[in-house]
Amino acid sequence: MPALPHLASGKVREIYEIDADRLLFVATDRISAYDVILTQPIPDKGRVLTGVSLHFFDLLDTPNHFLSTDLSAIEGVDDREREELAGRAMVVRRAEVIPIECVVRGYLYGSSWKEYQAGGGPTTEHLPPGLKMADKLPEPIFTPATKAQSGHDENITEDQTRQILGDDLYEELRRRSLDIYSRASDYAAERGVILADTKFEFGHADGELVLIDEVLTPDSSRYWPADEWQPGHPVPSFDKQYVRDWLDSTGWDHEPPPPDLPDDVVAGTRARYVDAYAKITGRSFTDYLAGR
Ligand code: PZK
Repeated sequence: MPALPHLASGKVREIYEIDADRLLFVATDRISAYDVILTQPIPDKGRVLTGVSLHFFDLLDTPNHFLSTDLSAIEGVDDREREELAGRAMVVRRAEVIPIECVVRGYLYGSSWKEYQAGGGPTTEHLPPGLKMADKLPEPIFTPATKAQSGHDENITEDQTRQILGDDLYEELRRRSLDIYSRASDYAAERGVILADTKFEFGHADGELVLIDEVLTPDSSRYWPADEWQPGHPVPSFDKQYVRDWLDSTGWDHEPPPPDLPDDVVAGTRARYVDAYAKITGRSFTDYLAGR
């Protein structure tokens, strides 16, 4: 949207180039469900996710790409755009992206549960037998993935990851990822929230290994209400269950195009994101917006 060179598009995020050292990272209000981008945006969803990322960049105090939310000195962003971008854009350090998704899992769910059930796969190579769906793992595991051409991440083994990264970088990314997961999941647990799993990306900037991308957002993580977790059963997602349930009620087959969301479903979904912000960060979203 701004008159800056566009660098990359994600399903729900955009990156623009400010100069040789800095990028503008923008979280849009687009939402995906069952891997399909829905037609209607969810107002403020991008601000909620940016607010959660900023909260954890601040709390974790680990080397990262965040520089500023101040867009006033960025040329090529006009007043109308500044208003639209407020709360959803971060100025970040440009890094050399490491081509591995650093996934950490504390619970057995999603693609890992599928692998486990099917007799084992890359994410289950260090797991004991006898676990149930949504079980808490004996200890959190580092289960890297690569971005496949299909756009879907592909889980890879420890050996494959070591071959791509080399042993030193593998061990550094594993240590950093597990440490961040451990601190964020303790923080969430104090608020009645389970951080079931999450995905980090890292890059190199000025010789430093920095955390990049969004961090610990509902889009990059599985957050569960602790009181709805029951091993052996599917756990409803905090933010997306409501819209998934509505989509399912229409009989949609998960093939594009998706059905149009009625206004009340858009509003209900927004309310759940705003609640998720408060539950995860312990702060009110209204205060977040007022501070931007
Ligand atoms: C970068 N992506 C993936 C994420 C997209 C694409 N700090 C950085 N430095 C250099 N490159 C990137 C980052 C970050 N973050 C990340 N692509 C490039 C991506 C979100 C939206 F379109």
